[in-house]
Amino acid sequence: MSTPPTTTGAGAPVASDQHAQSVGPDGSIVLTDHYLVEKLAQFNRERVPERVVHAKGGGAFGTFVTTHDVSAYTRAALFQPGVTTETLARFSSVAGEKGSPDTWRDPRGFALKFYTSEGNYDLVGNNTPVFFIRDGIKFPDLIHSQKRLPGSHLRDNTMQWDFWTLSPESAHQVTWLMGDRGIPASWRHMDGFGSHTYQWINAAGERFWVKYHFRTRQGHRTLTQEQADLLAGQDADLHIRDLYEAIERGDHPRWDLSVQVMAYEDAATYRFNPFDLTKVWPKADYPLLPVGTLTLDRNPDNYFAQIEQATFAPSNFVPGIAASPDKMLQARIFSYADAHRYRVGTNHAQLPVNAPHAAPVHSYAADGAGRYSFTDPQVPVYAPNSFGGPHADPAAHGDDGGWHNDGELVRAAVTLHPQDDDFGQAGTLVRDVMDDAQRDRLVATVVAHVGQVTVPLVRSRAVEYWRQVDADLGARVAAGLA
Ligand code: HDE
Repeated sequence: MSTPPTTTGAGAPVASDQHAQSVGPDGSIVLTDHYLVEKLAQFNRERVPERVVHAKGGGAFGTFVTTHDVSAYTRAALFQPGVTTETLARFSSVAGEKGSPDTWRDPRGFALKFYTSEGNYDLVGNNTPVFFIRDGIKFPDLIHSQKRLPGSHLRDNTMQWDFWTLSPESAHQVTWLMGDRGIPASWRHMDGFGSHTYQWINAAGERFWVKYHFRTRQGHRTLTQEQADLLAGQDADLHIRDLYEAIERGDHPRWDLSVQVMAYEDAATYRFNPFDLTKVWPKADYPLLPVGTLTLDRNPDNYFAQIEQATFAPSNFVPGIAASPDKMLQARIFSYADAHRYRVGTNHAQLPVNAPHAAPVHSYAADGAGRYSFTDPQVPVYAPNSFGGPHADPAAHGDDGGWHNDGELVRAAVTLHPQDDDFGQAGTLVRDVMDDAQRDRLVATVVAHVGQVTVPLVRSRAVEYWRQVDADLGARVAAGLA
């Protein structure tokens, strides 16, 4: 097969890839060698800023097939029986930088972009059903405490435990994190959760509260701290490699989506605040209803173009799906699109990986760096207009899924429900979900992690933190640290 000539970015053939043009073989190189200039300048600009969290990750394309009828709860086109939707998934760790090991103890991102017939729907979740905090104003502080000290640029367990023990709402997520699920053996062997409570709206305009559960068909597999530490040195890209090679050999990973559905009016009287992201809804209260199956069967052709530049946003809703009073979800609705405008550019949604694949864009957004697609010049660039430009359709979103809002503006944690506490569900996880071996490993992990805390006050608070999760667990941690 004849190889094509190397060209400049403008398509013109180049004289050499090996030798810069110079005055005589050992003379000065010349600026007229514009390909030399182009090559070096392009090289300096190959990186976009890494994600400030979830920097290390990998992903693949596939499909979501709705196999059950949940149309009683949502009108969203992708969740109608029998509908198949092209999907992109990106998995990631949270605190590590782009070059960090895949096997560090950390929650994992589980981000999905459904290219639906009504526009892209992004469900940007994690592999845990809960989170460390319940108010987005604390998110930068949480992440600062999980990353690096300002002076030494080193990660620091004292900082982590200082934040966690002063934010007791973190107990449920920290118990998850210090348990087996804190180090999945691969992205294929972990579940995914929407984590937040979302709102579904059916064709009749009736509203429901839902939580998403993606259960892996590959089974759960986790790594012990010892295995993870060894693998971090042997293969920092273990999870990227596992997913890519599985798809290459035709071993396509699958997850089954189910939802928990709460009647709209139940939220006010439920025993937990159903919008508190540090809480789960016990399945005994709200059983899982099957929806469909996600299959990943196509690797990216270009990692940078399709994964590094992929932009997922919780604000990408489609008709039939909307936000909820969850303060964390509401803060994320601002933050992600803002991050994308900064990190990838104001027209990030025009990149093929981020543009809708099954729905046209009729937007009045115009210009901006990197503008790639544009509307017909006959279409007005303003609204309202008299010349056939697009116009909003109130029926498209119904009443946009808003909910009942009253009361004065306050700054307070929501503690209106009988069991709105910080440690109850963490204790349930330890006592009722973990077995003896998992509890033993949890104790060992916590003792090793807190054992690196150098400030006595923080160490003693950490022991008290675990005592409040579970008295016996706290006693074992205290004994382990003595
Ligand atoms: Fe994120 N998060 N987050 N997060 N998050 C980002 O967006 C943010 C939270 C999650 O593969 C950022 O493009 C705020 C919860 C995933 O590209 C940023 C708050 C959950 C990914 C951001 C949260 C997540 C991100 C960083 C508190 C699980 C990677 C760069 C209100 C339900 C998506 C970026 C991908 C990425 C903000 C908390 C999951 C900074 C403000 C809770 C999976 O915008």
